[in-house]
Amino acid sequence: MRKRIVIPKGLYGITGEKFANGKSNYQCVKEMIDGGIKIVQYREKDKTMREMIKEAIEISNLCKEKEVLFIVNDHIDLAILTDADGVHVGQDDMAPKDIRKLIGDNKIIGLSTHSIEQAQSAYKDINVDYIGVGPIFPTTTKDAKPVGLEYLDYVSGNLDIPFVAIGGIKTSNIDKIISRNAHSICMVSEVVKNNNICEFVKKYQELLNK
Ligand code: 3NM
Repeated sequence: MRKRIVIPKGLYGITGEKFANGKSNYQCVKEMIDGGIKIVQYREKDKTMREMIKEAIEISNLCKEKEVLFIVNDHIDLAILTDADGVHVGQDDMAPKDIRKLIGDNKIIGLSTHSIEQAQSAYKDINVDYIGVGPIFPTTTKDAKPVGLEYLDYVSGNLDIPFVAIGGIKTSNIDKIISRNAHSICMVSEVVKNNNICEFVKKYQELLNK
């Protein structure tokens, strides 16, 4: 029987070029890694597949060199092509059991969840290594309604599965997430918009790994 692959605790990085004040996805990832991040997801909604392939290969190579886990959002083909460590999908994408057939047992599958029912169903599916829990707070990065802290409380209190708290998390509200023992925390815009991503990431990695 397959065992879940446990993702690193601490900050979970996601690319978000349109919030990055002119920095490329590659540059943002490089700074995140310099700050000590251990897992990065390539999420890109605006580029062509050819542009994504070029960029994702460069980021994948950087992650391999620095021993950082590289996850591809949505595109299983891109994940396979770039020899990523895993994929992250949403509720309407290919089902984890089908993705598993394509990528094998040794790759990571992450699934976004937005309700208790979705989290319970992901928990029962051994193909899912970790879940996204969000959006906790209102966000403009993704078109989805906030689920609130109660949902995070449910997951952290009831389901033994690694999870990434996400959505509208900022320096101003991250304490509410940290106090709920989130396994990992993702801030997309708050990280990439930072002038000094490296220092920002370093500060939160130290805080979360205490
Ligand atoms: N997934 P920000 S919320 C990519 O709830 C993503 O599944 C979410 O961006 C989910 O930190 C989200 O800028 C966007 O609010 C998070």
